[in-house]
Amino acid sequence: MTQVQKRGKIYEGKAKIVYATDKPGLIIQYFKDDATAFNALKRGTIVGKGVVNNRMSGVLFTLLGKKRVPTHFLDTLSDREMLCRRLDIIKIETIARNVVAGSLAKRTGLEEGTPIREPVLELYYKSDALGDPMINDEHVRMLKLATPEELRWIRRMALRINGVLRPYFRRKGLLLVDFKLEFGRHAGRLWLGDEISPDTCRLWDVKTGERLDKDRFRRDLGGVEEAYQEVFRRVVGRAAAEGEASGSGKKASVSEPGRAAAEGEASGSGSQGLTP
Ligand code: AIR
Ligand code: ASP
Repeated sequence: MTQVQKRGKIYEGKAKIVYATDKPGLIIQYFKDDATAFNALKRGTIVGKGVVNNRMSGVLFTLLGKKRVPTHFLDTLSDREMLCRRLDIIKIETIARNVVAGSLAKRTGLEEGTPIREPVLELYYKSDALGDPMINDEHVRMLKLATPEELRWIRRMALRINGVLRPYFRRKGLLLVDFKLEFGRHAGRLWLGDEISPDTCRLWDVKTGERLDKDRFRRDLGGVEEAYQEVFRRVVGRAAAEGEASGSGKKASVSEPGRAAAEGEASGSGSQGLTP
């Protein structure tokens, strides 16, 4: 029986808070409704976003774990809390793209919505102070952000993840335009970390092309909350109905001092991505 006690705050980011637990190798990610864009120059709140991103990430990490992608995810503990392996995050943001949008449209002059034949991977230096500049493999080597072997693994995983998520979203009527991934080290190997949500993916309705992601907030398109709820309905709602959602309908195994702890081992531990 694993009973995890929530301890002090380790780190507060723009959209999440990371808490320690009584187990040194485990952390709890708490998902906030706070939204930022353009390196936090723009700030706001997207009501219910934390719940959507937490539950959706739980569903997608569970799916990826079954498809030989090791992830930090262990269990969905509550609407806003996720139990995870504690990673030493690699300071690289890996972007995978299937359709031209955002900074790729700006960089190349290609129109948003132009399909890309082979997925395009990009690397960015995860640095708020520098505004996350794009970097290449040689910068990764120079800055010692990751070893060449780690970088090869990251690229291979990013393509594998795209190969799983793209058809999955397609079945939900969503076009996976592009997305951002973060990886980290734990127990002598690499794992996918962070979250996979409308904050980190561009998702367009397949039929109408409507943007159902954070671009609605970034670009003041309106209907922000509605877009997040629509993605939730298609991904988490259907996953729960199909019995593929992790943590849904299951008692949380987190406990805070003074709060009765539910029984039960953290689901997925020992089975999630330990054998890539
Ligand atoms: N992204 C990049 N930094 C933070 C995030 N969330 C994601 C965006 C988009 C993809 O990376 O959400 O899905 C590419 O972003 P951009 O701005 O480079 O076009
Ligand atoms: N949240 C990030 C920022 O504040 C990037 C983004 O999603 O636009 O810069």
